[in-house]
Formats: sequence, structure tokens, C-alpha cells
Amino acid sequence: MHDVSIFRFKHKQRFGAEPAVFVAPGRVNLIGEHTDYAEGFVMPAAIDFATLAAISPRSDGKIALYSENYGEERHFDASAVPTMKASKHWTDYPLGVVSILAGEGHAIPAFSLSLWGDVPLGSGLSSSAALEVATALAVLSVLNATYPRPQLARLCQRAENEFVGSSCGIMDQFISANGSKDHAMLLDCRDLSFRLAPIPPDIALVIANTMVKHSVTGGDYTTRRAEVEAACAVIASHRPGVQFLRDATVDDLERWGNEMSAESLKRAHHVITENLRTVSFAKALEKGDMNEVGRLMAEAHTSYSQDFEASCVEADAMVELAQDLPGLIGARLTGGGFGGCTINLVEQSQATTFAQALGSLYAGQFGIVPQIHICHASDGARALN
Ligand code: GAF
Repeated sequence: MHDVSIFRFKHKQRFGAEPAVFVAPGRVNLIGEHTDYAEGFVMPAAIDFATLAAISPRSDGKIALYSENYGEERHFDASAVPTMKASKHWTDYPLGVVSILAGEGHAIPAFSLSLWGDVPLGSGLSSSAALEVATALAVLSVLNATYPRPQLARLCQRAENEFVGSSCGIMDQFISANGSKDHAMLLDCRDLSFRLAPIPPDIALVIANTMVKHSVTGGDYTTRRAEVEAACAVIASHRPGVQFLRDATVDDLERWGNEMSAESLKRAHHVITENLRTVSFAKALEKGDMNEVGRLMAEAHTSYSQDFEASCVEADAMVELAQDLPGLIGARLTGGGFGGCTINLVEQSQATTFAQALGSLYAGQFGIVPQIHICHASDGARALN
């Protein structure tokens, strides 16, 4: 992670004022994919890749946004934010958060915001959520306002849905805002209740980047969500109590699956069984039943790849190549799909050799050197003052 005192110093140098500094982490999802917007279960952990946000007030009516990653500074009129639209630029994320806060009735003040992040972009580790949540905490500090964390996560999700234009669920913003060091979180996306499960110290989170870019905005993610919702509408036409696939069963699919498109039937089968797997996974992790943890991850990957068709050749290979390596407990593609990273739960004592071996096997097969990170579950967003 970036040196916070250097980040703070650079902000002061650029904007001439001492900033308040905030951090928000990315996440890795252990299991429960494309279940959040179906009001189901997910089991993510915040990780030690994060976004930093430094903020200080200004007196010229402007919002100055500076990205250290892009080396770019942009200025906007604070009073114009409520009428602004997304422009497919990195500033959409912080502006989206500001726009949602304006819609909540906050008078948006002038401020300078510096941003820096090390969550790998487009890799399914929620760089967007980290950016939104860090921005939200920073802007709320100049507004002298606070929100309970679940509400803060909802505001950031709305920034992404309503301003950026991506139809994501609540998982990423929620875990970024509420993560807990050394724990994974079983989150019920219906009522946002959650339970923290310790990740045993002898288990490492090894994240392997296929280097195939993933995106939630537009494209396949949106198509999958529509297919899931179409399946739900068929079941709801027979059982009006079913509002989301969370309420549906495999039995429903057996009865009314023939009224759905072949795609919707498969997507729904993934979501319904993934919800069951996620709850079972949490119990297995809590009991220390690592055979069951690994079995459920393997089943989840097969379902994600074959029923949900959200994997790719590279991710399937990354999971396959991990299978025979010493120390592996379980492996699957994590995040929104169509590229990005696999999550490998690995015995801590084997993690380094596992990472090296997986990297060279993958490079041998695809001619691409993958980034492989041994991560730790970290705390959620917070002030660093
Ligand atoms: C992306 C989305 F942003 C999440 O809301 C979730 O749907 C995930 O893909 C798939 O589980 O990260």
C-alpha cells in the first residue's frame, strides 16, 4: 500500500491545504456470484488492496479531482454536479457519489480530492467500489455528515447504478464499507444482515489474475442479470410470492423451466443452487471442514462456468491448473465474471510455492505472466487521521 504520509504531503503540495485521508478496500468474493441482485447470499472478504482519498475544502466554488494513478486533475463547478451526466471517464465514480449525495439533500461544497488506488483495474476485485466508498467517506467529512455503513454502501451502489450506469448489486460496496480483518462475511443481500466468519490463520487467500479484463458496465454482466430476472418473472407468474430468485427453488425450475429460454433456465439454476452453496460454505468454513469448503468451491466454479457461462478459457484453465498443486483447498473464478481473477484457498505453509507454480503453469499455457497475490482479509473503509 502507498505511504499515507507521502500521499498526504502530495495533496498539500498540490492543493495548498492539509487534507483528511480515508481508505476503502477492494474485495474478493469467496462464493456467491450473481446472487446479490437476486436478494441472495454472498461471502466476500475485504482485501489489502485499496483506494486512498485525501480531501480538503476550497473557497472558489470548484470541485478539483486529482487521480495519482492517471496523473490527471479535472475541475468542475460544485453547483453543477446535480445536473451532470457520466462521461465514461474515471471522474464518473467520484462525481457519481457527489451527485447521489446532492440528491440526498446535501449542499455540495467546494473541495479538492486526491485519489490513489492499488486495486488492479478490471480484474473483478472491486476497484470501483473502493473508489466510491473512499470518496463517500471523504466528501461526508467535509459535509460534517455520517451515515450508518449499510446506508453508505447503498448510496455508493446507487452512484454506480444511477450515475455510472452499471447494474451491479450491493456486495462490493457493502464489503468495502463493512469488512473485518481476518474475516469473511456471509451477507444476506435481502435485509443486509451479516455474520462474520474467521478465516483460519493457516489458510491463505491466493488471488490469481488471468489478465483477461473484466467489466460490470454494459455487455455480458447486464445480459446475465436480465436473463436471471426473466427466469424470476416466469416463476412469479405462477407463485406471486417469488419476487427475486432468492425465493425460488430447483423444484420451481423443474415445473416451469419449460416456459423460459434455455439461457434463463441455466442462469436461474446457477443462482438458486449458488445461494444454497453459499450458506453451506459459511457453515463449513465455521466448522473448519476444509474438504467441504473445497468441494463447494469446485461445484460453484462448474456452475458459474457451465450454467451461468460467465467464465472464459483462461479462468477455467487457471482453476484447472491449481487442482494438482500441493496445498490447494479450493479454487474458483471470483467476481462478476468473463475474465478477472480466481480465488484459491491454500494452506498458508504452501502459499508461496503454490503461487509460483500456478504462475509458471499458466504462463506456459498462455504465454501471459499472471499477477498472483497472496492477500489478507482486511478491515473495511475508515479514516486514516
Ligand atoms: C460484480 C457486481 F458489482 C456485484 O454486485 C456482483 O453482482 C458480482 O459482480 C457478481 O457476484 O462485482
